[in-house]
Formats: sequence, C-alpha cells, structure tokens
Amino acid sequence: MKLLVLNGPNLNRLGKREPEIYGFETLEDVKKRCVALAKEFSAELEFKQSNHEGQLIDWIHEAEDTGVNGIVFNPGAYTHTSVALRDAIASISVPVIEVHISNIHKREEFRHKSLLAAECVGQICGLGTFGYELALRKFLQK
Ligand code: CA2
Repeated sequence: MKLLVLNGPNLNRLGKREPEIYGFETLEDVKKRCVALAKEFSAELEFKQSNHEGQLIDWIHEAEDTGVNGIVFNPGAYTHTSVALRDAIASISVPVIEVHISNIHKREEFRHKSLLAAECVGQICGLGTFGYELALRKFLQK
C-alpha cells in the first residue's frame, strides 16, 4: 500500500499563527503522526507540501503514474478557487480524500464551496489534524 499526503498553500505555516482556527501543531508534527500510522500498517507514505498550484498538479499526475493507492489532500485555499486542481483529480483514477483542519462551513462564505469535493471520494473537515489520520485509515483498512 502506497499513500500520498498532499498539502497546499500556507500549510507550511501551521502552528505559527491563528492557533484558535488551526491549533498548535506544526505540519512537521502532522507528518510524524501520519508516518507513524502508515508504519503500523506497513504502508509506504509520502508527505508533501507546496505553495504552487502547478507543483500540486504535477504530484497528482505523478501519483497516478507511480502506483499510489490513495491521496489525502488538504488543498488549502485552492479548494475554493482551482478548476485546474479539480481537473487534475478528475484526470487520475487514484482515489482522493479532501481534508480540512477547520470547519470550512462555519467560516467565511467563500470557504463554504469546494471546487474539488465532487471529484473526491469524500471530504473531512472541522476535526482538526485528526482528519488526516481518519482519511488515511479509510485507505489503510482491509
Ligand atoms: O481548514 C483547512 O485545512 C484549510 O484548508 C486551511 C487553508 C484555508 O485557506 C482553507 O479555507 C481551509 C489555510 C491554510 C493554512 O493557513 C494558515 C494561516 C495562518 C496560520 C497558519 C496557517
């Protein structure tokens, strides 16, 4: 089992500001928990972050070409704007679960809409960084 966790723009700043929305954990802390969970299941896991839409698109295509079994994706603000990322998800057969740390439906109206969710297996939001773990467990379960 080969899994990929992808993180979009500004998630590298996690734990540094707005802890009331995103908590105190850094992205490195989240990575450690994801890697430990994958190890429990003897799965391979890659954990990546980019602030660049094109880089995220390239990684999504690469996942398809390298036999990744599932992608856990926090697209950050591109969730609400990116037709190109939606098309990238639609262009692969690897299942994608969209994850958000915050409850996007409780926040500003522009965050309520995800352009990507309809191309994903499902969406987890509002459960903090635990959402990453839940999404991984969906792929890891037998
Ligand atoms: O709740 C989430 O996980 C989001 O994907 C986070 C994005 C936001 O644009 C989405 O609407 C929901 C923001 C990424 C992180 O932004 C930070 C801002 C300040 C401090 C640390 C991170």
